[in-house]
Amino acid sequence: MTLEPRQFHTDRCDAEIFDHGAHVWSWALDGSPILWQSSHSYLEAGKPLRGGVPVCWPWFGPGRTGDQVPAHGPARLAGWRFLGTSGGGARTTASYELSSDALPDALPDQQWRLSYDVTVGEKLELALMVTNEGSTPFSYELALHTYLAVGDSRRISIAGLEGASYLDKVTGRREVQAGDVTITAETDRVYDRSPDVVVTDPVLGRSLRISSDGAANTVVWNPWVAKSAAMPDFGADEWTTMVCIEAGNVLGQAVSLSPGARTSLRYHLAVERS
Ligand code: TA6
Repeated sequence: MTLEPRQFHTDRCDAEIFDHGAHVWSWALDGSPILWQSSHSYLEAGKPLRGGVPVCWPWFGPGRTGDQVPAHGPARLAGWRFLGTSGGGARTTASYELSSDALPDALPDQQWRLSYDVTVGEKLELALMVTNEGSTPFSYELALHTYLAVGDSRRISIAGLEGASYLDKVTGRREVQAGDVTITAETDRVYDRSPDVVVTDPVLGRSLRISSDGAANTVVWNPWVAKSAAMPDFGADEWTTMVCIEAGNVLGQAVSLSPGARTSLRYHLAVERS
């Protein structure tokens, strides 16, 4: 069964969100797509969507143990409950929730609730709150794995991470960022810095500003040639049209949540003309 997204419109933007994974699929401002989607993406229940903003929870990638499946956790494959919208005119907020009642195996023997507000307008503003509704503490990783549309990934520059230490997942080594980030090969880096970056895109003639509250990490990912060719849901030549700039708390920055506590992660994406 092919999934169908909900459509949202304001005076300047159009957006689509799947209840599947509470997955923000598209966001276009003044008719220009800002988020990227693969034309090869699965669009069916039980499978991950390739593009937009996957919600990675309660683990990132294969998790801290390195063997957890599905990749990036079960929340992005779950049917979230759509709670409705608020606002209107210049900005609209769509609200979703997912709880341990619906996904008991995500964190066995724990009670939790994810509350997710997606606000679309002249900015894209995501707010994900995690609440521990149980009587025992638990820890989790979380990332908003945003795929951005760019004119040519080989010609963009990403400012705002200079001097930050990072794990290079391609080489397995820890490095320190010198100057702007550019994409010259497969790039898969977890920075120990909250996102406050500007992606300058000379081909599309725009800059994208990404900021966050509550994230200890920025993840930058472009699969380049070989990794793209190896993914069935990723077109072999699509890597030149995207870059992921993700906000999260992953690896050593995983979050521990006491009973009754809650934490939130906010992700803001704004378009600036260059
Ligand atoms: O965020 C970067 C990353 O962890 C890469 O290592 C790569 O696996 C990417 O996510 C895509 O993950 P996915 O499970 O959506 O194919």
